[in-house]
Amino acid sequence: MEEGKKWLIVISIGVVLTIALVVFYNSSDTKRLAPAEVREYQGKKLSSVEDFRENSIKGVQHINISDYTLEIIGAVENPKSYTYEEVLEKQNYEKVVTLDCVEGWSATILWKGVLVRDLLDEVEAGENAKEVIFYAYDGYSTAFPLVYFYDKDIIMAYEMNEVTVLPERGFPFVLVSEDKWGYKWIKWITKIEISDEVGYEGFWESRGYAREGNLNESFFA
Ligand SMILES: Nc1nc2c(c(=O)[nH]1)N[C@H]1C(S)=C(S)[C@@H](COP(=O)(O)O)O[C@H]1N2
Ligand SMILES: [Mo]
Repeated sequence: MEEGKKWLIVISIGVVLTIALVVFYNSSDTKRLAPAEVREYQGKKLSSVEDFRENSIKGVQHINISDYTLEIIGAVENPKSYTYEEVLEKQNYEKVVTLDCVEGWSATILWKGVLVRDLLDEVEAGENAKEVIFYAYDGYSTAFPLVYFYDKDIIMAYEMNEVTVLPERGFPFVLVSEDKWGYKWIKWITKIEISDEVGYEGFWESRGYAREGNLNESFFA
């Protein structure tokens, strides 16, 4: 064989081997995909986490989880401050609940999180405690009678349809205010205050919406 042809073969083999190695290494690398949400639960069709209308008072909030804390304070024996991880370590619960906005749309989601009742028990609400006020990162707030959390199993959620709550849906925590209008489902929760007084008016409540916000009643106060 002439010298030139030999070299051509050697180079060709080299090129083919290099391509083969590159293909092999790339294919053996696991590609991480975004987790897919579940859209059915126990035979029930679920809405998508995208089926919401984003019209929050100050737009989407982006909370930096490394300096986030959840404060639980007020008329309690043991005020607490939890990191995101500490909340996730608690007993979790899941439940399908529908959110109904006063604008006329709704979304049915599989929610997962902690029971607000468990949080209240940990801080030991005082004997005269009557209301629980939730505050959010965007300045939003809303209040509930303390008994609401003992009459019903109310979840403070960190997952929707088995995916971590998105920033636009209220990451890290959103309240699943079952049987109440959407404006009671506070997102981006930062603080929970237990109060001896009755009558706190949150963002929409101080603008004419009903304090109770029950779905079976008008939302006008
Ligand atoms: N912090 C905060 N939570 C909030 C709101 C808000 O503006 N800020 N809007 C409320 C309203 S009116 C509704 S209907 C629900 C669902 O809102 P979304 O569709 O924007 O997720 O979130 C509620 N929680
Ligand atoms: Mo709403």
